[in-house]
Amino acid sequence: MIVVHHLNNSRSQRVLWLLEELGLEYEIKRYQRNPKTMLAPASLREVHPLGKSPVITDGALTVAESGAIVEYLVGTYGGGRLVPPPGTPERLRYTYWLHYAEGSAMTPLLLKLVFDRIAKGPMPFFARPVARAIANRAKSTFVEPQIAQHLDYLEAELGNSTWFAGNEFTAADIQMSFPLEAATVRGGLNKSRPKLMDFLERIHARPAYGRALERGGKYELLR
Ligand SMILES: N[C@@H](CCC(=O)N[C@@H](CS)C(=O)NCC(=O)O)C(=O)O
Repeated sequence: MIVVHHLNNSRSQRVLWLLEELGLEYEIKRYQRNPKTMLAPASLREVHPLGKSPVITDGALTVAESGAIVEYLVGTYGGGRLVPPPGTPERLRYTYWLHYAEGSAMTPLLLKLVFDRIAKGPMPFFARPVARAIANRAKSTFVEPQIAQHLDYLEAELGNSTWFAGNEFTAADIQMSFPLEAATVRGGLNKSRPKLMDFLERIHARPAYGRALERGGKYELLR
């Protein structure tokens, strides 16, 4: 039986969605973030040394890292579904987006989260103006322009095909959902990029996405 070690408000929601798209049976083992630090509980490190979510177990196997989990589930149980055929241009694009989502898109979005928290976080009153100035400078000179560059690129890409890998919905779209959802709460993604907003509407309307939300419970992205 596939077990999803599911941290609340996290990337593991994406794995539940994939499992629902594939119509697979699975169990959810739940973990709650520390409300102050937002970190995962230590018990998640008993499943994988990094204690990050998502991680799945399938019998004796443990698989961590979203992209690896997607490849494992689609390769083992997909029977050719949600992945373009090997050797096609779509397959190469599929591989690209599977890596890009975590390898490139998430980096500036994570930096945004960190610098926003530095600026807002508790600290001695005399340190606050300095910390805020440094955080704001990092955001305005590097982080926000980087996010905007990625979003412009993604908006243009969705002008070339209906979905990220081509004209068929694939697991690469599931992988790409998290950076785009995160960008709506902390990256300035809004109606000024209509193709990306339309992508989000289309994925949110999928019955499997809704079922995954019902199974996963409340899902609010960190801001
Ligand atoms: N690139 C990794 C990122 C894993 C990750 O950072 N997960 C976050 C949740 S979205 C987490 O576990 N945070 C809690 C912590 O670091 O303690 C993946 O895609 O699996």
